[in-house]
Amino acid sequence: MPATAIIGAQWGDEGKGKATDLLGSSVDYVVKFNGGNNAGHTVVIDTGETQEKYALHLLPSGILTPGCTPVIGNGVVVDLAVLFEEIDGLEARGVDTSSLRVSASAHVIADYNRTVDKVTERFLGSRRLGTTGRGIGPTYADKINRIGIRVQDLFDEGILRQKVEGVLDLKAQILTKVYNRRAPEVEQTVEELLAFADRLAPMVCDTGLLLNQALDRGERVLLEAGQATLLDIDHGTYPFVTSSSATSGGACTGSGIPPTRLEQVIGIVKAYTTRVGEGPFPTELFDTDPEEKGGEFLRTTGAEFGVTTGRPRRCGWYDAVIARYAARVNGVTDFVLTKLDVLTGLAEVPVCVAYDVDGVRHDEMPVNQSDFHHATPVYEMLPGWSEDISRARTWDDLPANAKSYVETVEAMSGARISVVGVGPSRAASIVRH
Ligand code: 2SA
Ligand code: GDP
Ligand code: MG
Repeated sequence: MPATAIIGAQWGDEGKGKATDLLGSSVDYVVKFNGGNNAGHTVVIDTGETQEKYALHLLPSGILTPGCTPVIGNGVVVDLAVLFEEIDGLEARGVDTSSLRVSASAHVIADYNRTVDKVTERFLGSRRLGTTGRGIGPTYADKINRIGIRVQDLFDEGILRQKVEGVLDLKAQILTKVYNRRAPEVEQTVEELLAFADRLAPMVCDTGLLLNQALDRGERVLLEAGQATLLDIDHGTYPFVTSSSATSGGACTGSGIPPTRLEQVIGIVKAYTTRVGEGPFPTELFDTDPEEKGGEFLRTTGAEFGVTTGRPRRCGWYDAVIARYAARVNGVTDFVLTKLDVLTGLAEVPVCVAYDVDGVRHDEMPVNQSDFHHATPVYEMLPGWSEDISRARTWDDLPANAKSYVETVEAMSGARISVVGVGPSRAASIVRH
């Protein structure tokens, strides 16, 4: 049985958590393969009488599906305090987390990584990236610099102390000389990390082996991305990106599942676009009044606020250039178009079909960042609809203009749209293929 990847096709928060949860009941493993607790996935479970809302950061969304084994892969950076806080929070709400597996090769976010993240942003001032401040970038930098601390190091105190001494030798220079901060103590860091070892031990294994053996047995594995294509360290809007591989290639390196076993790549794309943090965003809208039916309307109607930091998300119209790019980079086989319901009530809906860069039309993403910074959208206006679509459950429940919006963006976006989201809950989904 092959594996499936779910990836974000824009700048994140497309609704990957909901899509993963939707597929969760038909898969045996859900794997987080990149990022850490910078991610924020909201999953709404309709119990019939109530709507239970869960905000997940570090745990894969499959943790909410009984019978599905959640896995934190080798490509993830793990803040152990957050991991156990999140586990305790879910257990208190009756969610069984006992099947969670954590890769022995995942890297650990140490306290000094969080400090470096926050002080770097302060230091950069107007050139800051708008990170989540969770220590993600510095932890991946340590990994690439080959001075990172991995989960497996927690089970050999001698090795752990050696590694912490090595990394702090270097960090002390940076923290004290560059940032004028007190250098962290070796013993304090070692103790902080060791404090989690006993509780972590039963969850730790070779997750690459576990997942490949599961695939050999014919079981289904779903790889769930954090962040998104345009935040990917290689394919995103560098330097305004996160520090991990959020695309389908990253699903393989971050899990140990080879590309030949990946059969389906599901791109999650919102019916409009959002971004948090700094960086270029051609279709961004700057109005402040929801009555103008622009950015503020999308923000308030779509509840566009960060799940992790609470930051208001920047909002703009659908960008088909970006969707086509994401389809190409990831090999998207199917798109899930989310939040179509948010567009209800607009007389016309603009869709960006190309960019104008200094008088030249671009149908593809410009490879030079400075061109992308200058890109202004070329819009096509599509007719809107006023009917409430939040209770639509089949394609034919949608009004004609909503159907034609989906079909038109599908034709521009490089892959078929197999599912349409019309509300936050699992049930509010229209399956087309
Ligand atoms: P970092 O902290 O180093 O990963 O930040 C680098 C950039 O990546 C962006 N980023 C995100 N963008 C959208 N959603 C994310 N997760 C949270 C959510 C965000 C939140 O689901 O709402 O709560 O603010 C996420 N994580 C990282 C970040 O904004 C920087 O542009
Ligand atoms: P993720 O990071 O990609 O998992 O997305 P987030 O959870 O950060 O943000 C997506 C938000 O949209 C969440 O609050 C979801 O509950 C919500 N959502 C997902 N799909 C839909 C949809 O089709 N319609 C509406 N109105 N909300 C949705
Ligand atoms: Mg999110």
